[in-house]
Amino acid sequence: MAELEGLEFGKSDFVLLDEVTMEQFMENLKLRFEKGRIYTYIGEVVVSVNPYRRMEIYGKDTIDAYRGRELYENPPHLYAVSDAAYKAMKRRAKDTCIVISGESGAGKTEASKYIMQYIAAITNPSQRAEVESVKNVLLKSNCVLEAFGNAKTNRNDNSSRFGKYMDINFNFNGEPTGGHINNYLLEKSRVVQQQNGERNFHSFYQLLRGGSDELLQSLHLQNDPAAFIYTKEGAATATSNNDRASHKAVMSALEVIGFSAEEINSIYQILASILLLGNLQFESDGESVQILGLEAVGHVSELTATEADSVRKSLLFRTVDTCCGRDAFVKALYERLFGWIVSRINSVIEVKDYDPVLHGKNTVIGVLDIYGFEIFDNNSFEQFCINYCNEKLQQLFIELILRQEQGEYQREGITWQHIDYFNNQIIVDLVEQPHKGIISILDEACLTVGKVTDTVCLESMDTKLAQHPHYTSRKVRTDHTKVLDFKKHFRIRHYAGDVTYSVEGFLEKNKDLLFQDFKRLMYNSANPVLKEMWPDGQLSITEVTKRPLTAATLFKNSIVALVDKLGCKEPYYVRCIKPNEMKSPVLFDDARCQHQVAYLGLMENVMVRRAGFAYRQHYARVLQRYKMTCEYTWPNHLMDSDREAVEAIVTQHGFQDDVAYGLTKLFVRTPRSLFTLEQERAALIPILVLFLQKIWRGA
Ligand code: AD9
Ligand code: MG
Repeated sequence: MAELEGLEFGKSDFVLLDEVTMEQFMENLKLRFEKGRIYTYIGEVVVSVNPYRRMEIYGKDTIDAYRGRELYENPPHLYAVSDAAYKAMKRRAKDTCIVISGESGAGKTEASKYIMQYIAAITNPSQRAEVESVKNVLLKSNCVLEAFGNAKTNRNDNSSRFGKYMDINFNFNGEPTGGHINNYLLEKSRVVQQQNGERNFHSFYQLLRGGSDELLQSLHLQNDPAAFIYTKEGAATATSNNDRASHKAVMSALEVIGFSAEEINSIYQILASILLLGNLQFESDGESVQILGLEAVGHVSELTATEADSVRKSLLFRTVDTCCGRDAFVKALYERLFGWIVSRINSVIEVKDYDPVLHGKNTVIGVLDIYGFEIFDNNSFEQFCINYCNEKLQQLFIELILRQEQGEYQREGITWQHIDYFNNQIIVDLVEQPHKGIISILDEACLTVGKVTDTVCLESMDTKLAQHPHYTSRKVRTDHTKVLDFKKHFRIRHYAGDVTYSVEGFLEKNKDLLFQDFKRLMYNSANPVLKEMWPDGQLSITEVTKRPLTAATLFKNSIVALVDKLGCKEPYYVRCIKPNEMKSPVLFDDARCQHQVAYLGLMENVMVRRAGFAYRQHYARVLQRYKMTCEYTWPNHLMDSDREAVEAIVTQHGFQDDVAYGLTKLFVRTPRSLFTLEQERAALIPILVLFLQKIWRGA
């Protein structure tokens, strides 16, 4: 049990609520937020509320206080679960994972960084150089990934536009020996277009605002984001990000990780090419299309080490819609750049030459920081994928939390009572079921020869899914242009709320076509870094005509693989809550918070935790903490086992009907019993201190 912090801070574990009602839950959550207690437990799950201000709870002293301690010995903290995951890994050789969830801006990425910092701080006390270097790369990789994968959105100034799962590998000594990063679905459409008030990826502004004159000149760039179509919207957007300082930090992180000067230069050349390509203008005379200002094409060819004529031809090859071709190309350029950066980092931190026979089992702690559930004014293919991913993770949460509870009771030989959850499997099926699910229907439409439009695809969905309780099709009439314009939408009743998706662009994004000309162009680059990013540029025509998997299917496969990976690890959960939409450190928006508590399933979580036994603890630990409250156990007991000694404590306090004795642990049904013990202990401590002082003085 978390150290009781005093009632003025509320209950440190929701399991301790007098009654499990939404009202009491919210009251406690709010009180703690207002008192600056941003973390609260539900058993071993950490509920975190974004404080939107700097908290003095992450320093070295705090790290020391949590190191090696049990969850209940300190106030709730990310550090406590990080330590629990670490201990499980070290003592029991268990692979563990920490799954961080919550909506955009709730604090997932910050939490993931604190967790990694904690793990880095408590490992390798002897400062062995190779371990230090692994830790350094792991920590520095965040800075680089955020530069290239995060952007300012209307919900979060530093929103992750990709999903990240990072495995940290440990040797038998519990020291980090390496790691691996998996990235999921980068929102590449942002490269060419952003919503009002949003920005492109940070990397562009960092380069334009922070790059030296010399660098920018060599890249044919001006130091002004307003000068480029792709960064114009963001240039006018107020932001708390300091692009110039970040540029320096990213440069230095890249160097620390081990990127060579040529590699770093290639990264900037690609960013510059994208910006220059975005400014190209096309002119059509009805028959043929021309590029206006061929100088820029020359610059792009120079930066990408390709032939100017080939660049021009690739851009003009499909004259139907040159802008579309160009945009698809730059999106792919950025996506491959990002993927390459991730794999480059992986090549540095990958565990090499690990021999399990020689070195013992290699264990893993995984940290998942993936985009939260999104409901925007206009929801498109990206939101569809992101929300599907959240359904999968919610499903996993349900399964693991139940499975864990059940498993524990079984192992300890205790009977338990089942609690019903809303099972969102039905929504997962709606999206992913073969032949019948939305992804299958989309894929089928993409495979159909001839012009299948988004609308035709939507009709097919309507026909096939009309009866599904979580699917609604509707025609939304928007007449803001005074012309009756029937836009097509469908709606999914997600576990976290209803989301209406506009089907426009779904097929194109799902097909994710990029003409082979572009791939070949890049593969033929004289720059080996670029060439490496485009291995498929060398494919022959026959190989190219094979249909590649669609974007939705690729994403589904990667998420299924992720869930499988998480499913076989011992999970720890951090559930993040966003207290308000204003990024305010003082505002607790009751309705918004309550909504999140509801859809995250936190109430059910508390109920499950309490339905059986709210507390369970190893006999030795119980004894250590409470032996002073019982005459038979203080200062030492003479019984045959710790279990018997604990029985003596329980009986002395008269709550023997409220407990069960497991094989290794004491299970306590209601929190009140523990309260009694805690209170007694708290009352005894001052007496004990006085007593000890007397002894010292006497000595
Ligand atoms: V998104 O799904 O990537 O859009 P996240 O990752 O959930 O989102 P993030 O961690 O980026 O949110 O937090 C948003 C902002 O809240 C941060 O930039 C901080 O300004 C603020 N924040 C979050 N957690 C903390 C914290 N523990 N202490 C102080 C915090 N500020
Ligand atoms: Mg994030």
